[in-house]
Amino acid sequence: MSPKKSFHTSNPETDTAIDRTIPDFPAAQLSDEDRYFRAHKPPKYLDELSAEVSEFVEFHLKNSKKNIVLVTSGGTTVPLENNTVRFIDNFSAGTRGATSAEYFLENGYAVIFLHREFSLLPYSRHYSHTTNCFLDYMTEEDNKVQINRDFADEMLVVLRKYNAAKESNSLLLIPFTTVNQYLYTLKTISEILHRVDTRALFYLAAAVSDFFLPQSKMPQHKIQSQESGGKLIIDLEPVPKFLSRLVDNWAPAAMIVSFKLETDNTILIKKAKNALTRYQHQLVIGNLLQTRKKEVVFVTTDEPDQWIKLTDEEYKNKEEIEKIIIPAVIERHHKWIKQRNENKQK
Ligand code: PAZ
Repeated sequence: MSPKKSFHTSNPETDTAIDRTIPDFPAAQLSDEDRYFRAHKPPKYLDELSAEVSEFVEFHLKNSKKNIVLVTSGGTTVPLENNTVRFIDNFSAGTRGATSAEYFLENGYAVIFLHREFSLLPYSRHYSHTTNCFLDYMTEEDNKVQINRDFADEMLVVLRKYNAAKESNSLLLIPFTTVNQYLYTLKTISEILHRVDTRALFYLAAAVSDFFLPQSKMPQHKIQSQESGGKLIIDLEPVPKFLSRLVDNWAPAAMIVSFKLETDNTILIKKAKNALTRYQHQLVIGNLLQTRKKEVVFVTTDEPDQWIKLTDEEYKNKEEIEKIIIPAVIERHHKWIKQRNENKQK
């Protein structure tokens, strides 16, 4: 038995019981992000997706000890009807994400590839979405289908890399289509990547819509043109900014890289810096729609802006800028892991 205590917690403190000078405790405020998740249903498959991601992450934590990167890729859709006939979309084909994923794999990372369904995928991107029909890669010889010799050497290189990723279970493909699916999936994966601590890297290259139509305002059926006098006026809400949730709550030990796309070069750097100040993450990679395959700029709070550019010759020879971007990101991630581990030991 512990010695008899001189205080009781169950008794009211009589000296402050009728004190009316204590200020009101403000009611707990819900953030825009919390409100979003309360007002929007998760996709039905989320539990299944979560189990798949957990299994992948556990596999790498136990077996490979690889760093894990979440690459987001492609554009989100904004449905205008519940039974969706029409939706708002954007330009992104997923080239940045799919190409980057390949270079992460080549550099020893395990990759969770969160992509717009039917946008470009690592490895298959070399043959899908081209003006060629896939049958153009083949020929008939001796009554058998063969790979066309014009493509065979290049295809062998891609095939070997693809098989290496498959055999080491290093690539997990997770699809989304709508902005709601994207947001729920990003949250779920981020919370799982919490287990990976500093070895998790977020590389957010998806083009996520800034505006959406809340489920509460969405018509159930196809919008009828007769009912609105032939006009369609859409009143969209801003998508809550989830990056601060990611940085502060979902995966606080991970390194986070976001992309900033603009079309006006005079505001790119300013917008990238604003994002860093607002979300307090580690790196913004700025790019312009018109030149995104040739040049990008790394913007951080503690270093001068760093442009990465392909020469005209390199661009003409189909060099990929991601071949330079990814090692530069990985170098920063390694530094991040080292610094955070040193800080933990202090
Ligand atoms: O998919 P893609 O290769 O055609 O385009 C890539 C990109 C421009 C969407 C990407 O590099 C990017 O900037 N994503 C972030 C967009 C933004 O929310 O600002």
